[in-house]
Amino acid sequence: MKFGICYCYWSKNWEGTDYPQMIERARKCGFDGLEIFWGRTLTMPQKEIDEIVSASKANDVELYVSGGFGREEDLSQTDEAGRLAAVEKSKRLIEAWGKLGAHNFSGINYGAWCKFDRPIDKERSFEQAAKSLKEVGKCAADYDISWNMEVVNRFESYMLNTAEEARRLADMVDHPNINILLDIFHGMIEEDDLAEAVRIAGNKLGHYHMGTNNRRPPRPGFLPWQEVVNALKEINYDRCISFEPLVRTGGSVALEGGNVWRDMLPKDANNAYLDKLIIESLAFIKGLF
Ligand SMILES: [Mn+2]
Repeated sequence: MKFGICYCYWSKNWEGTDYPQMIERARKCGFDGLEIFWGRTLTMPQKEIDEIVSASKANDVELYVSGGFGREEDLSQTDEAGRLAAVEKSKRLIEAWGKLGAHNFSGINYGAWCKFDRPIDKERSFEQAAKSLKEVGKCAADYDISWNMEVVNRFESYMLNTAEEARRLADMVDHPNINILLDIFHGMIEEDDLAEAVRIAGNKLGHYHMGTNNRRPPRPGFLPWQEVVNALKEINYDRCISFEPLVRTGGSVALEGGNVWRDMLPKDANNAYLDKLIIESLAFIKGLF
């Protein structure tokens, strides 16, 4: 099992230009992967790409890419020209991640994040997304990338709110590189049984996000951590558990999607505090295996 940490734990913003340093920091905190937002990956200068690749190798840290697509990238759109353009952009993104050495892309990558254009014709959205993802899957296979569709809560998408819905879309696509991302925070809102959600995703589970009910780093509380870990073991899940705490106010994480409206950290929280907190969190989850 690999353990990853999202860049936005250490930054107020979804994206930055200090990924090589954060790769090193991830390793120092005991993580095997750093998860970065997809936005800039298409336009990164070669020098930055080279530095990220060499930092990944030097620290034995995998790079994961994630995030939500907008209307332009929406693979479920009904406008055929727009849909084909979105498929083409997806292919260019996959090529960019190939250069970065990333093999895992997760998020709202089947529709558009926080856009609710066609909720009354969900079936049509599923059909369009499946058609697009069959094509995207071929390209993902060429670059050995697992394209993981994130199951999110009702306030972020109308398409995939439960593992069952994701499994249905994954089965419609039926491609080994098109998989599922479950996130315990979203699941806590939508699922009846978080362990059962893991079992439903089963062999299609390509990534797993962890955070508490209020998106802090995993820690003991009322989420059924042990049940979830037991289910992950039961399905022989051996990919990545990535921690996705959203605890920073004042930047794009808070203001553009994360909705962090109050201080989630002590006023005097510094880098050492953040590292200590996440190291303890990792030890807590590892202790359940
Ligand atoms: Mn997530």
